[in-house]
Amino acid sequence: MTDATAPKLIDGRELAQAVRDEVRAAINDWTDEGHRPPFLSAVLVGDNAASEAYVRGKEKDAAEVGIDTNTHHLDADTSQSALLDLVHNLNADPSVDGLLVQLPLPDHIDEQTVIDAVDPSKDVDGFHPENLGRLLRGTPRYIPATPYGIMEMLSRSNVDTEGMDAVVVGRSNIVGKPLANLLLRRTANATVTVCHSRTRDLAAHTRRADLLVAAAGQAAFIDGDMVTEGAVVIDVGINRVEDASTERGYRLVGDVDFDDVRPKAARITPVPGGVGLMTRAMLLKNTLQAARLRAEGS
Ligand code: BQF
Repeated sequence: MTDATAPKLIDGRELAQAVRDEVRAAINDWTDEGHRPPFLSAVLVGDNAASEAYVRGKEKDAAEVGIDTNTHHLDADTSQSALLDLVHNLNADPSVDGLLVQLPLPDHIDEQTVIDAVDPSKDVDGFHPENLGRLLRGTPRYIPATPYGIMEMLSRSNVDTEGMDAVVVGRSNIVGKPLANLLLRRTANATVTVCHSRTRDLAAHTRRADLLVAAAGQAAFIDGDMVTEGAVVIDVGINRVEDASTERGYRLVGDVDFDDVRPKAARITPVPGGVGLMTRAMLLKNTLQAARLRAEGS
C-alpha cells in the first residue's frame, strides 16, 4: 500500500544522504572499537567516460563516510589474464575488505570470468554466483546495490509492498533478476512479473502494476498510457539524450517519460537524483559489511 500523505517524489538525494549518515555513524563506532577504516578497492579498465564518472562518485561517497579507497586504472588493452592477476592479488590482500570491478569491461574480456574470480567474501557488488545463489536461496550476504537500493527507497518512503502487483521491466543479472527475488521474499510479499524485450504485450502488464520498475535501458520507454493511476514508479534507467542547452551537450534521463507519468503516479523517482544515488549509498553499506566479515574471519 501507499501512504497518501507522502510527497510524490521519492528523493534519492535525501534518502541516500540518510543512508550515508547512518553508515558514517556505524563506521565511527567501528573505528572507536579499535578497527581500521573499511577499505574498498575498485578496478577500472579502459577510459569509458561514464564508468570513470561512476567510479569517481563511489570514491567521493566512500570518502564522506570514512571508507578508504584505491582505484586501479588499467589501460583499455589490458589482457584478461593481467586483470585476473590483479583481482587475485586484491583477493589475497588482507587490507582489502571490498573489491569491485567496474562494468562494462572491454569486449576482449569475458565479464563472467572476471566476476567469478572475485573472492565472494569481498564481492561488495554481489555479482558473484555464490552471492547471487545465496540471495535466491534467501540467505543473502551481499545484495547487489541497485536492487538493494530500490528496496531501501521503498521502505524509507513507507511503500508497503505486501500483496502488491509488481512489474519489473528488464531481466538483467544486476537489476531485474535480483530485484524480482527481493520483491518475492516474505519480507516484501509482492506478486512479481518480469517483462523484457520479447514480452508480447508490455503495456498490458505494466498497466496492471501497483509497483512499476523500469530497467529497460531506453529513454521514454514508459509513458503515461502504460501506467495505472496511483502506481509507484521506480526509474532505474540512466540514458544520455542530446541537449544542446547543456554544457556537456547531453542530459541524463531515465526509462520513464517523467512529465507524462508523474501526474498518474502516487510516487515516482527522478533521474538524475533517484535510484543511482541510492545504488552508490548501498555499496557503502556492503563495504562496511565486508570489513565486519573480514574482522570476524568468516
Ligand atoms: C543519478 C551503471 C549502467 C552500467 C554500469 C547517480 C549513478 C548514476 C546516476 C551511479 C551505474 C548507474 C553505476 C545517478 C553506478 C548508477 O543521480 O541519476 C549515481 O553512479 N551509478 C555503475 O557503477 O555502473 C553502471 C549503469
